[in-house]
Amino acid sequence: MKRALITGVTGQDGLYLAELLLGKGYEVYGLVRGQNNPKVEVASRIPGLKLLFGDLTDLSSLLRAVHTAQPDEVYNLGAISFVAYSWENAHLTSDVTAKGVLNMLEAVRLYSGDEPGKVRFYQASSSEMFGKVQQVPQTEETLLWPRSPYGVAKVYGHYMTINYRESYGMHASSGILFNHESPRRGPEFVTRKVTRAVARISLGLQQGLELGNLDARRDWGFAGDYVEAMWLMLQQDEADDYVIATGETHSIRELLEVAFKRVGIDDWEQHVTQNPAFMRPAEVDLLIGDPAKAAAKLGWTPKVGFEELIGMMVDSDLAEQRALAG
Ligand code: NDP
Ligand code: GDR
Repeated sequence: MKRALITGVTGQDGLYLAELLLGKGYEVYGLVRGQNNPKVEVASRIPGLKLLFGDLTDLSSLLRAVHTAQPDEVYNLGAISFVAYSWENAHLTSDVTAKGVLNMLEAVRLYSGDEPGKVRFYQASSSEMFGKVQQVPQTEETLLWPRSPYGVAKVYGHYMTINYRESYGMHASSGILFNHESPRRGPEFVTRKVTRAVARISLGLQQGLELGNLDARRDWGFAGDYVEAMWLMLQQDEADDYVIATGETHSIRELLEVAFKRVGIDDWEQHVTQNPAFMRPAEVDLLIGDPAKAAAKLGWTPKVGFEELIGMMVDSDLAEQRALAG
């Protein structure tokens, strides 16, 4: 039986990945932090998932977790992941999203002793690293030009992962994942903010929706498909870096159109206003990834398309809001 340790197990991807690995027969450990963290309860409901306490900013807690889990595979998904928040908390974002990667790599390196390939390591890199994009579509070779403290922190983690692979021979891979969403997406991110508001507006529970930039374009996929790619990366003989994306891009306006249509509303403009408070100091205008390498080497392709994804999220929010409203 293989053993895996997941940081960020209480997040969207952590929950899907834990379920995927448990389904494959892994013994799965998830790192959780904080006192009275309500998200720990959700993770603790996954049958078979074992929880360990630790924080990415605390190397000794990571060493303890690795020694307890004795993992064959470590998936480093923990991060401060909300881009807008990273301007308000740039130091904290750097400590967790950047230096946290170094701490986790160090914990794995020290645990592995003179067997550098003993533990396979996955780093959750991001399309946000492309920022002011220098090439369309973006590939593994595209120059990185991050546009937020979060993006800068992810670039550090990305290159540190490559550096540990090259310096110590570690089996360390980075997945450059483009935006991926699901009914489990945090409500601060734009897709879930929209699908939740659409559900509430259609049920008469909310009047309108305030958003920021409606012209930004993203390559949105389904989180359930993307955790499969993480696992596939660690099953390869050689560690490497891969873009994981759908190869399609849509604007926030298109997202609004599809989400409102799902509940039979055609005139979404009547319900949406723009609020400068949701604009960012610097924007990533366009993201579209080229997943050709992942298709060729991992045999990975996304299964869920954009409309199906947004439909799934609206339906889930309708059910949740109906239940909450009694
Ligand atoms: P979430 O924001 O849903 O989850 C983030 C996780 O990180 C939570 O479990 C959170 O735990 C944990 N965390 C935060 N701070 C710390 C810390 N100091 N120590 C340990 N754990 C911590 O993110 P996603 O699931 O969406 O994303 C997973 C990873 O993939 C992240 O690294 C993200 O940056 C990256 N990514 C995500 C993409 C996406 O579109 N979803 C695209 C590309 C990359 P807690 O419950 O304690 O807050
Ligand atoms: P992103 O996702 O920044 O791409 O990071 P988010 O959903 O927050 O923003 C996407 C785009 O929507 C625009 N936008 C708004 N965004 C939010 N959150 N709220 C609004 O009201 C709003 N109005 C417009 C944004 O300006 C932006 O252009 C996500 C995270 O999961 C990162 O951790 C991950 O690395 C990247 O995706 C890939």
